[in-house]
Amino acid sequence: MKKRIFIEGMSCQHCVTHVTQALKEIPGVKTVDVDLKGKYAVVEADRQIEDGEIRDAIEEAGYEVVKIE
Ligand SMILES: [Cu+2]
Repeated sequence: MKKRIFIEGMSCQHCVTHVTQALKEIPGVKTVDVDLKGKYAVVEADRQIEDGEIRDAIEEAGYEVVKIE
């Protein structure tokens, strides 16, 4: 499973690290690749992850999810 998450609020490398950690804490997530300029993260997981789980993780970290595709 692979999803691209568009995120609002990331401004520096610290945000990238924060978002990466938040997403990696979701069970089943294998890789996280954050693109700061593109304002998105690509997540690969070995199970089907609900959009709500991703949304919760990002929002708890203090950022806003614009869309998930
Ligand atoms: Cu930052």
